[in-house]
Amino acid sequence: MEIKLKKRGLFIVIEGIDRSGKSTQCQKIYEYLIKKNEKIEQWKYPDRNGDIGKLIDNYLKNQSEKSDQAIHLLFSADRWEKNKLLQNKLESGINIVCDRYAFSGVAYSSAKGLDLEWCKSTDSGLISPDVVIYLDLDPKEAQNRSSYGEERYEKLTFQSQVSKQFDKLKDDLWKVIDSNNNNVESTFKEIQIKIDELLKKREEEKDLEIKKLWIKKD
Ligand code: FDM
Ligand code: MG
Repeated sequence: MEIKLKKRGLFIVIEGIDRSGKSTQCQKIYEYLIKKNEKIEQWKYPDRNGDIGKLIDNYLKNQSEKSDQAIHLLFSADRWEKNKLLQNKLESGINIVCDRYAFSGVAYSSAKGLDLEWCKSTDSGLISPDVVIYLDLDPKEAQNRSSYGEERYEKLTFQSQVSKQFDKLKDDLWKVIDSNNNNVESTFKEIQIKIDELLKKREEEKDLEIKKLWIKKD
């Protein structure tokens, strides 16, 4: 008797500085997978509606102060809170497209001067995405986009620093897409190629392993 393994969901993360077009592309990916009859949910970090997310939201809106380390740990805790749920969703065949993840966590906190390795350590062991789609945008371009500058981190000098920190995190998981042309369709075309590739890979290796992020291999 042939045992038919259920395909797990793909975990797709979108990263980039503020105003790089992440939420637009998350929506496009969502619609694309729906059309392909896939189960899919859109997630976002921070989850501003949760208990921890509310504290983060206040901080981002400059309504409260926190030390750099404390806010870093809150962002990280927000992800750990949902790690098991994320695993259950993926195992039950639901794809997740997620607007920001631990890479933002490290890039924004280390841009303030916190040690990069320390920043990574608090997210080490979380579920690893299957791909990090990085929307590469010149911070000066971002500044010209709508409603920039309302929140704590939306300042040109800081965003430039964040962008440099993101550069340090790029590895084989990353697909970097130049988004300076501000063309939603051509950006999505490049994303689509990557997603089709992942869907094919999953088709070929039905028991595609769920991996962990930033775990040291010895
Ligand atoms: N941010 C986001 C962090 O500093 N650390 C994190 O772990 C995450 C997920 O919070 F400025 C920052 C990035 C951004 C702000 O994100 C809120 P949105 O995507 O602009 O809501
Ligand atoms: Mg923002």
